[in-house]
Amino acid sequence: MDRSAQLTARPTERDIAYDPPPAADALHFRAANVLEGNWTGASTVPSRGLYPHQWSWDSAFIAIGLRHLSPLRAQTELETLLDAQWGDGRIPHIVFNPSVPLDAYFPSPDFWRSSTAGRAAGAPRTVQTSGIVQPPVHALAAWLVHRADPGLSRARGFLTRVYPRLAAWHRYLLHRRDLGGGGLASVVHPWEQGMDNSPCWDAPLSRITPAPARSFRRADLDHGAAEDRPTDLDYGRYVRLATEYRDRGYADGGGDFAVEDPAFNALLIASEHALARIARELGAPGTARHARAERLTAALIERLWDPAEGMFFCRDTRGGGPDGELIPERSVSGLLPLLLPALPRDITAALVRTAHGPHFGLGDTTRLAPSYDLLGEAFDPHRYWRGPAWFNTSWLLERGLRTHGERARADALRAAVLHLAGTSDFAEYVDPYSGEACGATGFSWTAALALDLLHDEHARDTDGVTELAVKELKGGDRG
Ligand code: 9WN
Repeated sequence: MDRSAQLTARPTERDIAYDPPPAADALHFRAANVLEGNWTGASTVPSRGLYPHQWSWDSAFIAIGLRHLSPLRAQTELETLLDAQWGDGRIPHIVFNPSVPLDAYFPSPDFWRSSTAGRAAGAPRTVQTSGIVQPPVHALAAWLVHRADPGLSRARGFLTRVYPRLAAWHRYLLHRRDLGGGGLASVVHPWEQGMDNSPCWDAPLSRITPAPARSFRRADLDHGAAEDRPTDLDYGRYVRLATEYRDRGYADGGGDFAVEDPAFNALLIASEHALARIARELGAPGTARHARAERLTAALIERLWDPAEGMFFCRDTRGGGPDGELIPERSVSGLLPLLLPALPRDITAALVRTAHGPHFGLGDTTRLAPSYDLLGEAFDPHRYWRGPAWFNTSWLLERGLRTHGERARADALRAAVLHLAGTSDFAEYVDPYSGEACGATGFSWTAALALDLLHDEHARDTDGVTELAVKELKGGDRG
């Protein structure tokens, strides 16, 4: 088959191996139980043992699933997070629960010292948070939560309250975090991108002098096997970066680590489209936001797309020449812009081909999308973000495949997510080949996103924000 035929060929139902469908009622019940067990009264912890506080992008994914159980709880989840927003617009990556002992998670509130070190950046006084951020899934989540029960949402003024906060969040990312000067947002710490230990960070992190191992105590090793977690050397670098950011009063622009990441920016673009929908729902025009999302999409392609490799790459803005350099590591992050409706057809076709080719093996050697290149030197099927498969990235890919009409492939991925969520007891992540459970079990976003795929099957084709944005971009629904 020639290359162009390969790019456009779509598998038929018969070509795709399906995982057996789980019993929907049983899976719903078990997923709901996980979320119930991890609910603290105002938000949900990712995992009772390993992650006993509220995490930013976890809460957005959790709200997307919770909306099928209780739209009110889903709204509360997002509003609790937004209550901890800083004056400069940033949404912190952790909101600490004061009743959890300090040594239960590291770095703890006494490391971040948000209310003092973050004062100039407008950190809240009454709640302790971290000072870094995580991917902006929140506006997308808020729109989907609203759609689950528009009557309740309107009666409670949910969108009216969250819209200005979400707009300030995006303003922060677009203005304070355009550290590469090309219009995209940069992350200043691997934890900000959410795929903490990805080989993408190895080159930029190698310039950072690790903090001495004896200067901190890792709490994660109380819960996870050391060979699956980041090394002490990498942890030392995480700690050094966070310490220096804190000691600069969390001011942006002065650090040695600033990376433009494809998934982080694709989620920002998807969330800009969602904010446009929210604006329209509130009676304001959404046109400017859609236009901004289109400009961001153009910048994403210009700065991070590699046509020869058929995927997006991270840009290390502090490495190489004056404009930085692309980091030649294939991460699942580089496939996630598939989520975007307005990507040119040749790019979406190449992304689908790469996801299903030898580097990621979807529909062939792997069950869910591995976090990193199966053929990469650093690949390890069990080590944190260096190969295992997480459920949120497969959920995003499923959405992207569906957005671009790859229905059979999306159906296969959906079936695999549902099957493995159940058999792994809602694991934090799985071996991409065998589906064996790794990390924590009873992990909240695994349960939430399984619930979403269970309940949103038909709505995904007609009601998703990205699909609506396609119509709007084509002029059918001008905001
Ligand atoms: C640091 C909570 C978070 C996720 C991240 C995941 C992991 C924390 C850690 O857990 O990160 O934020 O201690 O390793 O990498 O994506 O949000 O579930």
